[in-house]
Amino acid sequence: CPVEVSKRAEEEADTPDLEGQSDDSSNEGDASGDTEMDFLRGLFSRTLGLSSGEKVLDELTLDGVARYILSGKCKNIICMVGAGISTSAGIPDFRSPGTGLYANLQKFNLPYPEAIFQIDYFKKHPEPFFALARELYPGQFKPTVCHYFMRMLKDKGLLTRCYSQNIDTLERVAGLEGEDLIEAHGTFHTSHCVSFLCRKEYSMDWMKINYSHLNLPARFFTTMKMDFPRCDLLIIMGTSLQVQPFASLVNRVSNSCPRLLINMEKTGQSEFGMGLFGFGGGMDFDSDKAYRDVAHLSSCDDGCMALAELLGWKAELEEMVKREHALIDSKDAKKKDKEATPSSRSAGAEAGNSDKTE
Ligand code: CNA
Repeated sequence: CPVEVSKRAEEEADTPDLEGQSDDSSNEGDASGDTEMDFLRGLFSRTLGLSSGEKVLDELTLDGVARYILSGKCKNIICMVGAGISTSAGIPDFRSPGTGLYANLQKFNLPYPEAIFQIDYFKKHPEPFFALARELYPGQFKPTVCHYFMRMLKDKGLLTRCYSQNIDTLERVAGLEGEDLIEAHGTFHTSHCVSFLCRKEYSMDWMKINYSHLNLPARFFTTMKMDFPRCDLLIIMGTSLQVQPFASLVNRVSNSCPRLLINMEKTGQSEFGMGLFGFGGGMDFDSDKAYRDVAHLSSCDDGCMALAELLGWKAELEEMVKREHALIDSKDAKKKDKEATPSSRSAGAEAGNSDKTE
């Protein structure tokens, strides 16, 4: 289960076992040895303040990031996203004061807010999770501008992958496909039996709920080793970067890789002692040594639209959002028609039958 700060060191220590579960880990094992060494080298030099990377951005602003993308030197973009990218779709996040789920769980009478997503608690008291799942269930929400911005990055051949903590499947609805996505904390898209001996997979239609919140998928560990060392730009959106090991991915890019945060608040900055535990120094937006981290404090949608405008993609993005939302609306309308039709048909049939009988 993804864990909060207190269990970070333990989670990282568990990583090799989880890698072993992957079908394709053997292929990537050799290559990952080098990248792991590079990662450790970078980590120690950063933590000990021995070196900083090359300054790639001419300015630590959204304009600087846009100029870098337009320069053609930025070919591999990774997006790391969290619940904040879906709040404008109507899905509450966890930690936003007042509106976040943790502020509104009183009705479930939980011992502590995180219990709602913990498997041991679920096995004894499944009701709160199912009640919440019903509220969050895919199909009721449309992807946001931010989701479609990532789809544009994909269409333009710039998206290496999107690492998402979300379970709402809106990245898929927006057009990212399996290969484009790591759903680090699970997804409603597929489900598994929670019995250790069974683990049978169920489709969204069958079960309409997912429990891969239990473990990060093995693919998370194999792809991150391929993706992050090659990353030219990391875009982090809508996440408090509180859950490990996901949050420490920000330290897996090279020393020179620019990192753009689009969020309501600054997140991911170093916490006292975290460097010592091997999680790297975190983001540095403001110190005298800051050279690559950019914080754009706004909603994810506004930030993505602003970046799209600087890139000359604004009209295209607006058009995509309009077109895709209209498509979703028309599919919904057809579905509703279909649902209504059988009963009217059967009512008609019954009426027909009774006519004949008469
Ligand atoms: P979080 O801890 O609730 O943090 C959300 C962050 O996003 C905060 O820093 C907010 O300030 C910021 N934020 C909220 N709304 C916006 C906005 N419109 N624009 C910009 N920033 C915004 O959520 P995290 O994702 O960091 O935590 C990881 C948890 C959340 C994962 O385990 C998820 O499964 C879980 N979660 C997912 C969903 C979903 O699938 N949509 C919903 C709720 C929780």
